[in-house]
Amino acid sequence: MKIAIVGASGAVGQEFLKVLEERAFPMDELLLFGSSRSAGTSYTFNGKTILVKELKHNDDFKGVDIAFVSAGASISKEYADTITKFGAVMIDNSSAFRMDEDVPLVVPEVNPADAKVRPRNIIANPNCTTIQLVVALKPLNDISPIQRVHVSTYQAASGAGAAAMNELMEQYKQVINGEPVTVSKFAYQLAFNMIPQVDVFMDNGYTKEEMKMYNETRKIMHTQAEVSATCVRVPSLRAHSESIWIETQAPISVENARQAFSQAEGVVIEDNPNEKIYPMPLFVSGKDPVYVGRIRKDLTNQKGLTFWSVSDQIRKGAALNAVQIAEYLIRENAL
Ligand code: 11C
Repeated sequence: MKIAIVGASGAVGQEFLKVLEERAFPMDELLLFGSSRSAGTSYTFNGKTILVKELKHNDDFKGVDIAFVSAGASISKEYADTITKFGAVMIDNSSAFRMDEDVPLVVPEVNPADAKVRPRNIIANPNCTTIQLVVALKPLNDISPIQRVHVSTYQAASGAGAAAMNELMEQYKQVINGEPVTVSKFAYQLAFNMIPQVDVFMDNGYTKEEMKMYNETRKIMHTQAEVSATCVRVPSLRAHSESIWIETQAPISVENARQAFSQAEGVVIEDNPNEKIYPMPLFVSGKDPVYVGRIRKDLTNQKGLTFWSVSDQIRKGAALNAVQIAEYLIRENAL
């Protein structure tokens, strides 16, 4: 098995190295690719040093079985043919192909079999906020179909990459030291602030991030449920949080929701208000599951249920989900 990571030096690329090593992903060879800037950088994987090669339109992907790609949508679009032309399965972390009809959009806990039907040999990894949302929605939807979702996100700096995380830390130092604050990765200073904008605004007044949550959730869950999102960037470093409200066809009790969450793949309940137990991004960073807590009935609608969810955006929201797709394909002999 020959594996490639494209975008190896980025926050998600680095997480791929960790996740593949931790999970002892079966492989004989790992190739790392990056921009001309990161070409020549070396990383250690399973005790071996691997040099990053520059991504080019050549035959470097000959013999590659799976390519994990996380270098932004324009690179994914430009290099998809180069990556897949010798038969590699491209698991793409960008938004480039997610809504294309001939590209499956997959979260293994929800719609794994979709990964088997991939006419272009591309499988898209959803947006991080969508992944953690659908992992939590799936067990409830199995009890009674979800008709409506309202979600507000509290997205960490990590969603905008490693440089944005550094910028947030620098901003905190700068504010405390009374220095001018550097703002480059976000529209405004994020330290000591919240920004109700993630990605660009669309004509309907929603941001692209909010519309990703609407469209991707429906595609992954094979549902026509209505999804209304408000996405907010908050000054936490890593792990996104979501306040989720759902309306189901039939009412779901808190007890039934807990039962479903406790049996659901990839979900961990942290919910004991009396002991101040609920998931928080500081403690979820670096962990695999989607955590849920604050599970309660909506006070205004008996078919409504509301809860809180936190998940590490770089792990389950990106690298881990992609690796789990690959593991599924290997398990199912569907490469
Ligand atoms: C963020 N969710 O937190 C974004 C990052 O479509 O893969 C991921 C963007 C995407 O800023």
